[in-house]
Amino acid sequence: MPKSAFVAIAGRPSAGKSTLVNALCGEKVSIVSPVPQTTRNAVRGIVNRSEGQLVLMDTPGFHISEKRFNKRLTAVAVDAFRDADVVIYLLDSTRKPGPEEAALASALVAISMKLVAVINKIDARDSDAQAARAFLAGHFPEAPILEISALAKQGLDELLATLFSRSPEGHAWYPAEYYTDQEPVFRMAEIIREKVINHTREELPHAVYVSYEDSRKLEDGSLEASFDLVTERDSQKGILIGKAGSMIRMIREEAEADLNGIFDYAVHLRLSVRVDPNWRTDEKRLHNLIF
Ligand SMILES: Nc1nc2c(ncn2[C@@H]2O[C@H](COP(=O)(O)OP(=O)(O)OP(=O)(O)O)[C@@H](O)[C@H]2O)c(=O)[nH]1
Ligand SMILES: [Mg+2]
Repeated sequence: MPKSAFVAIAGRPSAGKSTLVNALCGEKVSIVSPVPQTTRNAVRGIVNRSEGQLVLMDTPGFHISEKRFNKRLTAVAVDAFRDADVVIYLLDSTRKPGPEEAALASALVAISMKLVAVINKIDARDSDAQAARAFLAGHFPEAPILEISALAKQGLDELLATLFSRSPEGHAWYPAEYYTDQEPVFRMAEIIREKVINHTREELPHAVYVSYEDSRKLEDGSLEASFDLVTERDSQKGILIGKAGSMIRMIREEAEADLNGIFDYAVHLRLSVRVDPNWRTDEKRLHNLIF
């Protein structure tokens, strides 16, 4: 009998959750950046092996804050943990576990029977796996503790074996050739957002959302898709457009290059920038943005 499980990934912002999902799925499923709180949705990646199927749920980094936007991100993450068969708690071994890490660990004690504790970034020079292990053993004496590098793809076979050993028997939910269940339009918007985050600084990465406008198939089989980059202020709009349009052009070209590696048809992007000062506090908009 094959195994199948929903596996949610918990961890603080920038722990490497999305990098891990991509490494396990072997495809770029979830966007990655050095900026904390890059992931805004419970993005699913699918792993197919002879043992069965794992549906990985990448989640927004758990962050303690009173802001409505952050509360919504946290709610998305908590829902994913509740529904999961197995929860990976990913800990960044290059950062000392402070009060925020302790708060997350305490919140996860309630589901410790389905927890697999994973120490990430062991490839990094400033990694302290020993300290991470002591922290995890203190909170979850029963849970397995593994060490990996999601970036260098170390320890992943052992992690997969542990995940399958804790997965219930059952049939696959998705056809074996699937590695994600995301709609193409969502993936396009996410890739564009990744380029925005990686080319901007300070508050701008969090002040932008990418809105799908429309698309059409061209005669040569390629797709032309229009997206708006929505910012909160005119000054941010100026930065996103850049000198003589240089920034928006770079974002478009890099996103198109990535998308052409993902889809089997060429994607031509049409990007515009517009301002909506209230998008991050608009409850209805947040709901549409973060499913
Ligand atoms: N050295 C090292 N860096 C890593 C590793 N895994 C992830 N990173 C880096 O850590 C940063 C954050 O990675 P993400 O995968 O975006 O982290 P995340 O947990 O999804 O972050 P949020 O979506 O913001 O919650 C990126 O710069 C990654 O390249 C690792 O194993 N080793
Ligand atoms: Mg992420």
